[in-house]
Amino acid sequence: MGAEVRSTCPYCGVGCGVLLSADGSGGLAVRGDPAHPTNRGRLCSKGSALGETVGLEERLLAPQVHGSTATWKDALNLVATRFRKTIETHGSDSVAFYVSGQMLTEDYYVANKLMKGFIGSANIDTNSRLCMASTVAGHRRAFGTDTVPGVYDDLEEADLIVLVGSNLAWCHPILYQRIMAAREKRALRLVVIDPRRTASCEGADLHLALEPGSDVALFNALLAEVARRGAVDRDYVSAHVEGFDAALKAAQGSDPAFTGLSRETLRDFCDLWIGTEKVVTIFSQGVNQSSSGSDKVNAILNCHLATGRIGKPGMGPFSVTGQPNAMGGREVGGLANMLACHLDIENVDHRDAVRGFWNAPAMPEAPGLKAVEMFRAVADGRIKALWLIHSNPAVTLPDADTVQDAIASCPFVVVSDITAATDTARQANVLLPATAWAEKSGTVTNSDRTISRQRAALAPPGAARPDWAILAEVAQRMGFAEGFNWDNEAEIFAEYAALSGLARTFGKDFDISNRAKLSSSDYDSMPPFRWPDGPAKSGGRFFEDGGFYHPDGKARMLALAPRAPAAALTPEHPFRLNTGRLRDQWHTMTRTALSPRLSAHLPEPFVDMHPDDAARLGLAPADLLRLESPQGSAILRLRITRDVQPGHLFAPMHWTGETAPSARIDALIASVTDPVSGQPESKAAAVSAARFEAAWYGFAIATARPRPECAYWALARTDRGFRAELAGTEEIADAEDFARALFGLPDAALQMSKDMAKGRTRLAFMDGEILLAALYLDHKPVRLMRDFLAGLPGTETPWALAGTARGDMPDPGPVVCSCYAVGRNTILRAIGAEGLQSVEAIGASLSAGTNCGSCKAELAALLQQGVSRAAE
Ligand SMILES: Nc1nc2c(c(=O)[nH]1)N[C@H]1C(S)=C(S)[C@@H](COP(=O)(O)OP(=O)(O)OC[C@H]3O[C@@H](n4cnc5c(=O)[nH]c(N)nc54)[C@H](O)[C@@H]3O)O[C@H]1N2
Ligand SMILES: Nc1nc2c(c(=O)[nH]1)N[C@H]1C(S)=C(S)[C@@H](COP(=O)(O)OP(=O)(O)OC[C@H]3O[C@@H](n4cnc5c(=O)[nH]c(N)nc54)[C@H](O)[C@@H]3O)O[C@H]1N2
Ligand code: SF4
Ligand SMILES: [Mo]
Repeated sequence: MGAEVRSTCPYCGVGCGVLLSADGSGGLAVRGDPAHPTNRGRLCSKGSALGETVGLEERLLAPQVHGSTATWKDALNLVATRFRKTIETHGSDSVAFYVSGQMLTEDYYVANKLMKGFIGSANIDTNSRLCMASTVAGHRRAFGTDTVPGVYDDLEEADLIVLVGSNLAWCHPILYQRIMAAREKRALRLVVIDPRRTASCEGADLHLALEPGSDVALFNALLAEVARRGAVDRDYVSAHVEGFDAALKAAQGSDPAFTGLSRETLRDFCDLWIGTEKVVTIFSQGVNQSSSGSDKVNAILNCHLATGRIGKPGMGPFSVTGQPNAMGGREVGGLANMLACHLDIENVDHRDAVRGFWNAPAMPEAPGLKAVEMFRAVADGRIKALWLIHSNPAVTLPDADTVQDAIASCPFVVVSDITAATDTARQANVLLPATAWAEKSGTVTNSDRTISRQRAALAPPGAARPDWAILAEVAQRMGFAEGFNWDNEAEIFAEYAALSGLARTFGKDFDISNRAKLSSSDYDSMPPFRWPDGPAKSGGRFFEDGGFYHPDGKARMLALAPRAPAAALTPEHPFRLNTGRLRDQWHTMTRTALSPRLSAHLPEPFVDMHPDDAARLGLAPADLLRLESPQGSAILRLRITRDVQPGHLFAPMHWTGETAPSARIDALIASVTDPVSGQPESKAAAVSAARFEAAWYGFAIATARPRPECAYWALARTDRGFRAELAGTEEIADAEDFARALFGLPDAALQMSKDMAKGRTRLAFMDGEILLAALYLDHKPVRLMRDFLAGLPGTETPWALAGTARGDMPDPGPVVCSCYAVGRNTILRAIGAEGLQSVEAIGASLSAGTNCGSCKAELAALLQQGVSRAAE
């Protein structure tokens, strides 16, 4: 083992520090960095499993042109020529880049410089449009700058934390754990505002299950109550805020009934919020991904401005960022309407200054196309050459089937990715292999403005190159040699830091220019730091004493009126479909699905429905459900649960053509956006729901990847290979033929059992006593000990047809604790048998929850369940 390399986790915007040790043969051990200020050595389940995702099995290792392996020279020349010719013939706005909040700041800087300064178009937008755009718009409207006022320490110093549209326990687990740890030491209350009951509600004092989209009405009600109870900070408002009266009048005129919450619940919430000075309001995608997302953000900011609870220890609005460099992308001007360092594309002075700094031949004068518009322009032929970097828009944009078709129809599509196995990469003319996180170097900024280094611990595999280097090569071949001839990331960072010094002359807050002369070795050893740089007032917070970035130095409160989600519920589409994330998967699963541990948590896509709705529709647990919207359809496994309200559905966003083709959830989402931010409404589709009438259902396990061809399938990796759920609409004529084709086992020895009466067929393929694969078919959803069976392929199992565990091998159930692979049944059994009363007691008995702690909320829920079972 070599020395440990200090780096940053490549998943969420919490930005935890990691220590990486390469084993010299491609493997990587990962542990939390005790010295990183964000996580102090801790990691969540995804961070802990990073080492399981660095294998090369699925990696793209060489450039491909039209499906064939090519040299870098040919691929880069082709990309440069096609972009140059398209621009010559159709103008600079006929090309576009779609990039990502997962790119490093240096990658982002180069992509923006090329598009905005040298190609001369602003047609570069990022997946942050689907993620942070409403917050950016809200911050800029209120503060005159896109700046998060607070720091992570505020979460420990607060007396009340309100989570709005944020499932922090699963999506920002280390922040949630910091809050839970603080709660053990002192009184700290937690309120969750979410139409759905989530794991984050487990530790909460109050859960407000409001109507989808009604957050503006809720925070308007709070503002009106703040004023009624005399809780306005008059001094702060008169010195630092404009627009108070109009905002209050609008709030007083807005109907709280819109939230669907009872008067008592609203009163309890107002009592807590108004009665607790030290309050942090954390918000995320339940706020941003809405056709009124910007207004939701400003409704929250209004309440903090009116009470002067901003920029002080333990108080403030706190937008948590999603991707590891969502914040860095905002600083570096990744959005189509921004320039680097918080400068504005529409401001002629800013534009001229950046033009001079870059010595740029052409600068756009107006904002470019925002993500949803960009793919519309691809569909209707305005965009003729497209470069997609570090994102999977054929899955994650709303109206995803239309987007996928648009990409396929574009005359020239380049995709930079680490794998060719994505729905987007399949549409590319040119595929460029990028180095992955453990192989690359640069910087990222997390939710609290802390800039950390990512450092390479593994050598680039095959021909893979860093994203910035690929961009710079293309720029040079397009004739822009001078602006793009850096030798390393350090030089790019230094140039960017120098540009921030220029931004400071315009009074901008983002200033890291004291690092403009950084040497390569300074950069290599640069410890994490939070901007503003240097000894900061108020512990690195903004706005305690005003100092906003509108020309008059004051903040703005906005007059806001609530709006319902854009997709209207109708008799044809009566359900409100909400979408979001699961604890152990990352977006389109290109990395997390490589880890068997992470895949064991929730191995199949699903939709949650309330028991009343299920009863009305005559549905049973484990049925397959077909959802339809005007845009598209999906087939998902039904989970019946009171976590969602009647009339609401929830489905995860993660599955794709690679893992479950009928579960591409964005195929159902309309491409409506917030009018100010352009962010799509990803959480409020109108859909119909009915049982998917399958002729047969199947469950498969195998050592090698099965190749299903049927109406419904979902594939997950296991420690011993793969598991798959299957269903079809046409009877299987010959089960043996079907199974041999599924597993690619034309000759393996077969064991088979048929129960004609029950309509069951079971097939197992053997190599001697070793089980290679098994398929369990039924006319009903198959009932089996799935998690137990998943462990059998590749082992001596002459009895796999039984489909159940032997007496001495109990079924562990689905994995809850992924660190120690402890299943649900194991935990419930121990709760019953040992009379366990607390999460700590479960830990002491089974180790569950004692490593990363990401499952503690679920353990608490199982305790509840165990207790109520015992009472039955
Ligand atoms: N495990 C995991 N963690 C991640 C990610 C991941 O893929 N997996 N992705 C990262 C990224 S990029 C992001 S952006 C963040 C997202 O982090 P979060 O925003 O916390 O995650 P989501 O599950 O998308 O949505 C949060 C909640 O919004 C609720 N919601 C829906 N509609 C409304 C509404 O109208 N009002 C309110 N108040 N709530 C509503 C949903 O029910 C959901 O529970 O997570 C980051 N962390
Ligand atoms: N319905 C619904 N839709 C949503 C959301 C939702 O809540 N609901 N959330 C939205 C949000 S907040 C977000 S952030 C987006 C995320 O959506 P995407 O960004 O589209 O999803 P990812 O799976 O993160 O895509 C990242 C891609 O980059 C590749 N990659 C990994 N490492 C590298 C690298 O180093 N270099 C390069 N070039 N490529 C690499 C991965 O293999 C993968 O293909 O989804 C949005 N879509
Ligand atoms: S909370 Fe988890 S996913 Fe997010 S940065 Fe930390 S370890 Fe990575
Ligand atoms: Mo995101």
